[in-house]
Amino acid sequence: MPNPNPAKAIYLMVGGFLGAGKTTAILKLAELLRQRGKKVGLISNDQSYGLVDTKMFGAAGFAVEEITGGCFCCKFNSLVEASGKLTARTLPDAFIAEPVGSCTDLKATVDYPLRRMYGEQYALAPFTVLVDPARALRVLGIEPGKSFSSKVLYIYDKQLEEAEVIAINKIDTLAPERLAKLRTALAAKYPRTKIVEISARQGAGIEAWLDLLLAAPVQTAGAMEVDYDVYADGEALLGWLNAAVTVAAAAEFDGNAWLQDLVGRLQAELNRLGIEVAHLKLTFSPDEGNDLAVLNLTGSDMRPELTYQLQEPLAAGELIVNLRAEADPEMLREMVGQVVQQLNGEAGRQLNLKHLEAFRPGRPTPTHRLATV
Ligand SMILES: Nc1nc2c(ncn2[C@@H]2O[C@H](COP(=O)(O)OP(=O)(O)OP(=O)(O)O)[C@@H](O)[C@H]2O)c(=O)[nH]1
Ligand SMILES: [Mg+2]
Repeated sequence: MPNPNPAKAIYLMVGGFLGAGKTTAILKLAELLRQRGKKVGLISNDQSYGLVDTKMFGAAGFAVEEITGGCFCCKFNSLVEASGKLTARTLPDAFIAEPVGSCTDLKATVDYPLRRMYGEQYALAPFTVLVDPARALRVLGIEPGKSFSSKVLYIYDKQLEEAEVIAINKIDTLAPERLAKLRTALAAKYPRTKIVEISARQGAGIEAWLDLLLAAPVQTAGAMEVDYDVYADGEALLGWLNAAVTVAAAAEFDGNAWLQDLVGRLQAELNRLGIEVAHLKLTFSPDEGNDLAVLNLTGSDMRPELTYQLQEPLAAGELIVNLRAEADPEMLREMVGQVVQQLNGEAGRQLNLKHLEAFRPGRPTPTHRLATV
């Protein structure tokens, strides 16, 4: 692997808007690195705890650290600490960090500070921003469909502006003409940025993308302009909800079907209330063993996808709900609370809401902000 300084661990950050496929793509990168004989440490990040992403990273057998309660830029020291913990645990050859999907300005607030202060330990790869093509085609005005309000779209645009590599993900879902249209529009809008095309789900393009990240020189001067008032307003328009629910039944039942029924009810409510979903993700896992179901919805009018299925029926388990949508968090709280209540008692299943929180992310206040290394 062409790591310019083999003494240093490679540090990769893979950003992109909520639901773009960061977790899926990071797992593919990590698997590829593992195949190449490298040890990998993963870092997940969210505004709150009880994270589906951490569960997914751990389930794939990677060492993982989770940073909660704020994004990397505002929790820079926690990021450094997490990297240190992973080093102590497994001495990774490569770190891959997933920033929060509503976060931007990561070059100036995370990448440059890491290079300046920890450049001896880590070799930072170019910063990739992933794009969900269906979402991007709408945001760029190429296709009609529901989208977000302008301050949320400001964040979306800033994320792409600072990318050194834009990875158009989910190409398995796209006819060649739509992909060409999107690629042309992105190249016109961000002419200096490298664009790659991948399917994180199927693995297409992952190897070429990784090789590009390991070989490409990085831009290390200049921070983009960011209006932190608009950025903060945009983030605050997004409601976040995390819930954990225990489920116990007298007899075993089909957890996959149950989860699909649950997401159907949530989606119907979201559409009735006119709420645009950025990403709704659910996991359902039995109390015993490693079995896991994961269900995703990346837009209110999209189709929910059961991306991992439980292999066996179960009688007791835990449901985790992570919902990010453009909505008043209290509305989300009420909606999820009601659906859980509806399901409680059905077919002898007892649901117990262990944890429920809903909030708007606070104003981003980066620990550091540098214009250059
Ligand atoms: N068809 C297809 N689906 C994909 C691909 N990559 C990711 N997805 C799906 O997109 C959804 C969101 O993927 P995640 O990896 O959780 O996205 P994320 O960017 O980490 O989401 P957040 O952490 O919530 O911001 C899931 O249903 C994935 O299975 C892909 O290449 N093709
Ligand atoms: Mg994720």
